[in-house]
Amino acid sequence: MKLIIAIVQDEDAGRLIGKLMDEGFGVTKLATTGGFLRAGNTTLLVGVEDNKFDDAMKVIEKVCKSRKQMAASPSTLSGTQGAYSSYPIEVTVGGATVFVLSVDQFIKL
Ligand code: 2BA
Repeated sequence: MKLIIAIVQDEDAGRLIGKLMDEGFGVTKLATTGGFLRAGNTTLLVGVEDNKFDDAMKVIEKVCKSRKQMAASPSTLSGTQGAYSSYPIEVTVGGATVFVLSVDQFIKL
C-alpha cells in the first residue's frame, strides 16, 4: 500500500476529492498554508493499494492545473542605510506537489 500526500490548490481541491471518491478512493483533506506564498492550499492524504496507485495519480494529474500567481519577492537589502525593499514576482504554482510513501501497516480499529 502507498500513501499519497498531494498538495494542491484550493481551486482544484473540491473537484479532485469528488473524482477520487467517485473512483472509490478514501481521502482526507487538510487545510494547509504554503510557506512561500503564505496562502492557503489543500493537502490530501490518499491511501491506495499498490495496484490502484497509477489510477489515483492519473486522476490527480488530470484535475490539477498549474496557475500563475503574483507574490512579493523576499526582501532585499538596498542602499547604505539598510533599507529593505520587495517587488512583485510571478510564480507558477502546481498542478500538484506529490509525496509518495510506502505504508507499513494500515489499521482501522
Ligand atoms: P508555496 O510554498 O506557497 O509555494 C508556491 C509556489 O511558489 C511554488 O509552487 C513555486 O512555484 C514558488 N516557490 C516556492 N518556493 C520558492 C522560492 N524559494 N523561490 C521562488 N519561488 C518559489 P509549487 O512548487 O507548485 O508548490 C506549491 C505548494 O506545494 C507550496 O506552496 C508548498 O505548500 C508545497 N510544496 C512545494 N514543494 C514542497 C516541498 N519540497 N516540501 C513541502 N511542501 C512543498
